[in-house]
Amino acid sequence: MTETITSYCRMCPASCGVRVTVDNGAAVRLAGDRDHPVSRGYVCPKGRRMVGVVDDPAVLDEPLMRDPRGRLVPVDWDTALGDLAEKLSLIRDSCEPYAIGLYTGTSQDTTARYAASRLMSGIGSPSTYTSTTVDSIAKILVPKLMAGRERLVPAVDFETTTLLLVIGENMVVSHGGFSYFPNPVWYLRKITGRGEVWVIDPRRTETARLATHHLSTRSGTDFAVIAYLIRELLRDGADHEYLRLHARRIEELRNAVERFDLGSTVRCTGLDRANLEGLLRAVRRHRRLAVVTGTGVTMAATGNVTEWLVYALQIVTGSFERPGGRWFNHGATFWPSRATAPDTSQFGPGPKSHPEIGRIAGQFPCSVLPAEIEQGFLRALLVMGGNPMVAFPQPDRLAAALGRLPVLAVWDIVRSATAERASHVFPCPTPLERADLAVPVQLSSVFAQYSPPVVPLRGHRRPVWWSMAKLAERLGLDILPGGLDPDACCDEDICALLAQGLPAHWEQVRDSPGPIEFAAEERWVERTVLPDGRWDLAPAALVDRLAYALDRPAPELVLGNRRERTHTNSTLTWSTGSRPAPAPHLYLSPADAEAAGVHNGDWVQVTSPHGSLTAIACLESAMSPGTVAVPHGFTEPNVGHLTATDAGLDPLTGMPTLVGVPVTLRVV
Ligand SMILES: Nc1nc2c(c(=O)[nH]1)N[C@H]1C(S)=C(S)[C@@H](COP(=O)(O)OP(=O)(O)OC[C@H]3O[C@@H](n4cnc5c(=O)[nH]c(N)nc54)[C@H](O)[C@@H]3O)O[C@H]1N2
Ligand SMILES: Nc1nc2c(c(=O)[nH]1)N[C@H]1C(S)=C(S)[C@@H](COP(=O)(O)OP(=O)(O)OC[C@H]3O[C@@H](n4cnc5c(=O)[nH]c(N)nc54)[C@H](O)[C@@H]3O)O[C@H]1N2
Ligand code: SF4
Ligand SMILES: [Mo]
Repeated sequence: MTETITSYCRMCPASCGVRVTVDNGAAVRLAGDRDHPVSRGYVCPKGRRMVGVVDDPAVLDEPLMRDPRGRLVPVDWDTALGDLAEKLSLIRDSCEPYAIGLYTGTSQDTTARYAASRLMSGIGSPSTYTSTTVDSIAKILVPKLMAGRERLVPAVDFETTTLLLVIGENMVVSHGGFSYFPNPVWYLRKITGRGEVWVIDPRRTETARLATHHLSTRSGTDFAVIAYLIRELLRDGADHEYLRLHARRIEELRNAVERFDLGSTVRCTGLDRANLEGLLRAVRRHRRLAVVTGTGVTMAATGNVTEWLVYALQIVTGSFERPGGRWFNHGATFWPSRATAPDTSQFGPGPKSHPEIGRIAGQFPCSVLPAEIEQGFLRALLVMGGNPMVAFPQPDRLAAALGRLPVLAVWDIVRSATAERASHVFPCPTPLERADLAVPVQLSSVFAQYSPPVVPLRGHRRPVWWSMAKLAERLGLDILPGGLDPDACCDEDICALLAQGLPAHWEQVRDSPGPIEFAAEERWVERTVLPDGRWDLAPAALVDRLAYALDRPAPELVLGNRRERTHTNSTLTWSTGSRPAPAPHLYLSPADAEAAGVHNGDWVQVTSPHGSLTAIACLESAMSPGTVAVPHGFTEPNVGHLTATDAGLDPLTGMPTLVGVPVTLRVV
């Protein structure tokens, strides 16, 4: 029997709508859903691979456990869960719950995330980690300090924006990070059709090629561009009425940016005067603007400062929650918050190895995880849908630390680099084999979408919520509410739990042929989030960091970052059938290549103060001199060797510096 099922893509959070043709339990075709209000029929190359992943030989079918000879061998579920429960019980009883940690990465399994956080709440451990702290934690910190709330996700109003400024993000390839852009070319063209798009990036990215203007700053100096704009706009061009009603500490902001006149900004950023003045004129002309920042900003040592000034710029121009600016998607308030965030104390006590670094967004920063293990505070780590071995800095240090853990249990769809080091590995459903409920708050619309399982589960794969609930049972915990029996319920029952906070009945969401849209709440932040309806324009902690940002040395050559169309971080980096595994290159500008005597195709050793790697050089005229890039997500070469968890951590968030690290090149 052939049928077509409406679903959405779960290869990244952009959640594009898809229609999958299923023939006798096999997905045979996938196309973009033209009726989807946000993605409008778009799917990218990774989304198309959702079909092939189901029966991909690289994908796990059986639980694995380490045998006495140190090999990972197939076992049945009972054996694997029973052994894991026994070891976790021992640790819980001999240490404290703190010793059991959880790391969740980018996998889009919504019911798994729910179950994992319920499990941690049940165990009573604060040791939770997510990839947000090696990605864009500045975007949690800054609204917390300026608006008193951690999760504000600004969205772009594509209907009214006439000036879009994109800093360190390549949404045409990545579809965005903290804010997502399905169908990016269509949306960007909507804006260039009526206005301007300016991109600031050391590479002339695919996004920059569609923009009206492209500027390349010296790495990590984006904050100075924004400070200059604010300084000049406060003299002429600010929305003083908005500031009077909705901001405080304007004078402190004015003082903080005062030193960023044209001359000093040119010196700091390496931009020329005409470009800076041109950008200022554009902001004055359009009066309001939307600014999107990506990982090129948040992974730099100056990430928090830039993100703060970007917020301030949009406040100074009265751009938030007004036509032509950015608005905030209030969909996050629909999440069953206690279920998804085991501990919501925002700046609660820090991790034991680094008590000086607070707890943020209900988690500890990934950068302290090796130290937590080395110092004996963490004895077991559960990893769900993440791959720290290729996502974190200093893989050698991490590998040694993970090797000391009595328990490293990994829930994944493949034998990832982290799974290879595990004590227990649990095979999970690939996206089309499971139901999911998305409330993608990062998008330019407030909506929820349910997808039923599109094809039946293969092999011995089991839903993550099921295996976690069965593990919990063995630990004497009940993580499914209302006494639900994991053996008697299905994916849909768990999605119904996730839907509890939605302003719609579960049946409505479940039975809807596509996403259900909700009205955006007008001026939601202004009316209900801001203390006294006012933004704090100059939080002291961030003002203090501005001096640090300015005093940083300007290395000749630095590491940037880069994403490629074929894979999301390490997902889909494996080889499959006739498709070879993608291999990362060292991308560099012809000028930097010449200076280092490097030719296209040369093997080059890249060395930073933290380590080195060897990669094949790829000269690219789109790269600006001064920045090189090696994509992350690979075991070999692993760009993590060039970055560190034992140096240069951000004092406010513990975020490691992943871009802007000084490097040198040598042909080998
Ligand atoms: N130097 C440098 N380092 C970086 C970055 C950078 O730009 N430069 N980027 C950082 C960023 S932004 C991030 S988010 C992190 C990535 O951090 P992680 O999320 O830890 O890394 P991923 O490689 O995305 O890991 C995803 C894992 O989930 C598995 N997986 C995929 N689909 C599913 C599924 O449906 N179910 C389950 N259970 N598992 C699944 C994959 O096989 C993979 O092992 O890396 C960070 N590290
Ligand atoms: N195909 C694909 N899509 C993905 C992913 C993937 O791995 N592959 N990963 C997903 C994840 S987890 C995330 S977080 C998002 C991230 O999405 P993006 O933030 O868009 O990530 P990138 O495409 O790496 O773009 C970062 C840009 O920052 C630039 N940059 C580096 N240093 C600086 C700097 O100092 N200043 C400025 N202004 N720019 C700088 C780089 O040149 C690069 O173009 O993408 C998601 N989507
Ligand atoms: S951008 Fe690509 S991977 Fe992401 S949801 Fe859309 S189709 Fe899937
Ligand atoms: Mo990310």
